[in-house]
Amino acid sequence: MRRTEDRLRGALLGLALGDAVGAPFEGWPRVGGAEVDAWLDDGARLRWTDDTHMALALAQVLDADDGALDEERLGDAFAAAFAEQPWRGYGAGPPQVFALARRGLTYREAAASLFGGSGSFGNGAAMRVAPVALVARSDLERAAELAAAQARVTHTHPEGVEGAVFVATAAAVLATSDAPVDSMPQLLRTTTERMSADPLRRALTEVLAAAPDVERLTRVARRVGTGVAARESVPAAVAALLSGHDVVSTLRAAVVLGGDTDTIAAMAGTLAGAVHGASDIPRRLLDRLEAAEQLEALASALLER
Ligand code: AR6
Ligand code: MG
Repeated sequence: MRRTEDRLRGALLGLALGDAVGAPFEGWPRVGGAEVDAWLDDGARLRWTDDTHMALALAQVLDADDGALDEERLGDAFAAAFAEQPWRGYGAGPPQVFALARRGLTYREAAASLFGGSGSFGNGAAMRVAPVALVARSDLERAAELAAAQARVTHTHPEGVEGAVFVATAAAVLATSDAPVDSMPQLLRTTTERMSADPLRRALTEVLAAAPDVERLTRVARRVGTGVAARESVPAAVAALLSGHDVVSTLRAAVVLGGDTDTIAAMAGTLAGAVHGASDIPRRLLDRLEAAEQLEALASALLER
């Protein structure tokens, strides 16, 4: 039980750490391993972006709502966080949702109206979803429902929603499984089979088939892409997870892929944290991480539910 708690805590801390480790490289087409290593060894403060900012709002609402989820309250919390710190690097979609909601639409209606009425397929709902794994734990149905509900506040496209459902259920499965680490692809295959949004499901299946060959994983991730679409960046995060042997090497594998580095590393960190646990994250990195104490306190609060 203790071990599971450490791993769920690891999912939340891994999200924030990955976000902050990847942030300086966002948008680079490729990143050299030596550059990531230099940043990991640097003493500078590790500042996170919108990924963690939204995850904190989600965690606070889940805590206040006793683990349930009121979509309007969550939308208001996201909007308030954005109004306070709009410089965190938000995608274009969420601020439009917040503006439409101020004019009287529900968040879900506002989110559904975006991008010509198709809704966002961005990774914004998947990047922030770790707190759901902490409250739902081994109840995968609940994890999937909460992940989808929190997604639809800003992302209603099936790929935007399923990216979040995948990351939340995968984190919950990984954190609660007693299976050895080399059976991760098998565990994640079961999680992938719950998906129906096809480009996403197909890319995840391809990544899982490439494990444990790291070169092949990298090749598949580069072919699928490393952009802000959930169908690219969620599989990329899984490729990084399956390329790493601990939290730090997973984040390194995520960042060297380039592209949406902060968010790929945030999701890879969520999953690697769920496998290796908070205790696997070096103290020297946690000491550099912005608001690490607040994150640890929120993880404790969610785990007490
Ligand atoms: N049709 C066309 N383009 C789309 C669509 C669509 N249906 N959906 C998304 N895009 P957004 P996020 C494109 O704005 O998911 C931050 O840097 C479009 O270009 O909903 O919260 C974070 O750190 C849109 O602006 O935001 C993450 O890296 C973009 O995808 C990322 O942005 C992102 O979707 C999260 O962004
Ligand atoms: Mg970001």
